[in-house]
Amino acid sequence: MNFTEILQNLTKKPLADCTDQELYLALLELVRQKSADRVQSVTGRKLYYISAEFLIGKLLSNNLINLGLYEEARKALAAAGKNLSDIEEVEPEPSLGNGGLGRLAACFLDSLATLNLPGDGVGLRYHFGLFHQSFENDIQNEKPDPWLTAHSWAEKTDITYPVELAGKEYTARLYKLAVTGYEGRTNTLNLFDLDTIDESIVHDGIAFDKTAIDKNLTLFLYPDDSDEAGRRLRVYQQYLMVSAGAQLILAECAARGCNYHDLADYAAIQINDTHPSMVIPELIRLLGKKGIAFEEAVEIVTRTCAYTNHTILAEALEKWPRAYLDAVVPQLMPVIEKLDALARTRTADESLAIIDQDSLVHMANMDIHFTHSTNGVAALHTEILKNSELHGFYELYPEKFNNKTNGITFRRWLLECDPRLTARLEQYIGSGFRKDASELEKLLTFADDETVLNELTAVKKANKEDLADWLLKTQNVKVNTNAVFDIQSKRLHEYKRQQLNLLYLIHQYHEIKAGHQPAVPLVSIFGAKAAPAYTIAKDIIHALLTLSKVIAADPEVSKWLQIVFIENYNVTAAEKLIPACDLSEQISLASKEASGTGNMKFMLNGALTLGTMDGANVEICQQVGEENIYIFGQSSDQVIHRYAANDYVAAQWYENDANIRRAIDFLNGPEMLAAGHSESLNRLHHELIHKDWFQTLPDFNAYVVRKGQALSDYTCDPIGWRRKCLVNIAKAGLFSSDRTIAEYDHDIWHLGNSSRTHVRLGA
Ligand code: NBX
Repeated sequence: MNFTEILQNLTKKPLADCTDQELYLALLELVRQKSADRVQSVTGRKLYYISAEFLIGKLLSNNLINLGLYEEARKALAAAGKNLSDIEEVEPEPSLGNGGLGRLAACFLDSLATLNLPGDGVGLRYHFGLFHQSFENDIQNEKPDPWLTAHSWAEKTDITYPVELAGKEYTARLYKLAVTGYEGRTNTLNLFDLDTIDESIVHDGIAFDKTAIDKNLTLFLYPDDSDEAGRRLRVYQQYLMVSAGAQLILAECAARGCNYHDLADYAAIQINDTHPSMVIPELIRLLGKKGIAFEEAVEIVTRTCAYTNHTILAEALEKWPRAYLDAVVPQLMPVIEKLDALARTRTADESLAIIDQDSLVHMANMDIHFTHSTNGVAALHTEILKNSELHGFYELYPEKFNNKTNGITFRRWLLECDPRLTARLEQYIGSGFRKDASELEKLLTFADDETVLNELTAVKKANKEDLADWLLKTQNVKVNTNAVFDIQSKRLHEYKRQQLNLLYLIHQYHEIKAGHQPAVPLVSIFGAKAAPAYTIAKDIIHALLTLSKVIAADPEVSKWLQIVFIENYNVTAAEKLIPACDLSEQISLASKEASGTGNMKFMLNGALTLGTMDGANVEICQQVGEENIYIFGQSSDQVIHRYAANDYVAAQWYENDANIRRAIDFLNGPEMLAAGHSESLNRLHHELIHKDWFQTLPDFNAYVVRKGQALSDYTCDPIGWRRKCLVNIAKAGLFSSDRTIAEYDHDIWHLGNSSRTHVRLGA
């Protein structure tokens, strides 16, 4: 049977007569069948990557590519007058994550399956995901983001596990989603849910009764935790995930012959940040029920589990009041108390305790004591963990600490999102880079080939046209594709410093008004969701949206400057933005961004980075050389010292620098107040002068200068610019998640028969 016949078998009518919806369902079924053919039995150790988030993105195209069916499908559909990209539109994007941590988990699943490693995900099946963002009156508005249509990739199973929450038994049901690697095996993403969830209790945006656990438990990812009921709900969610997950792991291992004493020979569990940390006491508790004594259970669990730290910010080093755990998971408290006592026999340092003097339970501390590996996610981040943030632990357990610099899957972030660039690369260097990302370096031979550089310029221009069409269609904005496309897309957070970009744009507004025309028009694109209860983050969004209107209404300025803040930034949007980007904004305060992964995606798609020496920017800089990246700002050492000295006074910078003052005062000046909301604008104005916790002002002038340099290079030396882009693409191979996963496997997991991994480690 040819592809058309196979598909027609499923649609039961000529393809030309099918709706896009019908074709989508047929393709979904076909992918299911083909993925099932690639399931392999497991020998040796299998990984369970347990994570509150899996930001997997739409799956149809990705799966077709990985199964080697994409071209056939496209052609068969085209022959029937159908367009695969229209069919992609039918698929809702699963909204099972928030940012980098969740997207990393998704890239890792792709790489595990591609490298033929046995590795499954364990998480939750949130009905409405994070939230759907819209702008109303230039303010972020949150609504549920339903993605669970009648036909979904996640298939219901009849596997259930009992989970006890606050003394009451609930039934967790397992859903399985097939994850097929590129020319690789099929693994599983295991997602748990309750049958009793009631979507109808959601009202007025994303509000709901936080106490009705049986109805609300998996409605949303990160329900608002600004009140106690919300915080408790997070504990309920986390325990549902780890208890059902631990039971699944034990059942699967037992089915393969494990006698529980040898659990570590059957399973490796990676704890993704602290959200799944309760898996440690839960496994110890469950092993106890199987007759294994506490001391042995601790040893088994320590050998089985490993922990990844994704931040040095307090927000992710969760500390739960003991009273919450007493109420929600009383069955775990005796175990946690014994772990605390055991930890205290190893160190007298109170700051390394699990239960502190204020009765807070430190999840990260429990992870480090009772797993065999703690890793950071970029070289600089791991050094900061070892030398400052987790220094006490590093002294106690130096052998546990290791670095695993993040990576991204090139299947989604190059082959799928940038087919034009992919085709050109194949023409220049063959198709080996599809399996071995380090082959991209072959591109360096063409660094001085003007034909190649011009062709790459044409690719970028065509991608910018595509983005312009998409922006017109979905956001109703028109952009000038001759402008530089400058993009900052990531979670909205003060440490990521969207507000620094905001101050730059105000500065440019004034410069243009003063008759200083820039080198080139600039389209400044933002994509970001703010946590619903994070007021200042929402104020930054409001200020950018308001400024965007002020500029658009001013013909003198709008010739040169445009701000586009896209609504509901998600994986689908990222796939449109990244291939069209000229300048990638990675401007976090040095020391605060653990790694970043957007920085890698932009680089791979031939954008140049404007960034601080933070996270993986440092390694990007090492790869491409200082002449191929625009670095500015304080170093992480300077920042760390400034915090230690506790002598940063934003008001002094404001008072002593006329440009800074002019930019900040514009925020609540007459133009902005006429177009925006005074309460929000005043609050942001006050915050920047009186707090500025993430030191925007000391980096302001360096940022303005460096960005000016980038824009002038773009215009004055287009060939030089494109050569830099080529070097960035060529040097992106290190940031393939295949390399990252190979390192995790080599150093931490030792999965299955690991000799099947054929990926170079490191540079
Ligand atoms: O993890 C991110 C880091 O900020 C990035 O630097 C890094 O590249 C990425 C992958 O390692 N962390 C992140 O996305 N964290 C969260 O989304 C998060 C969500 C809820 C929470 C704490 C952190 N309570």
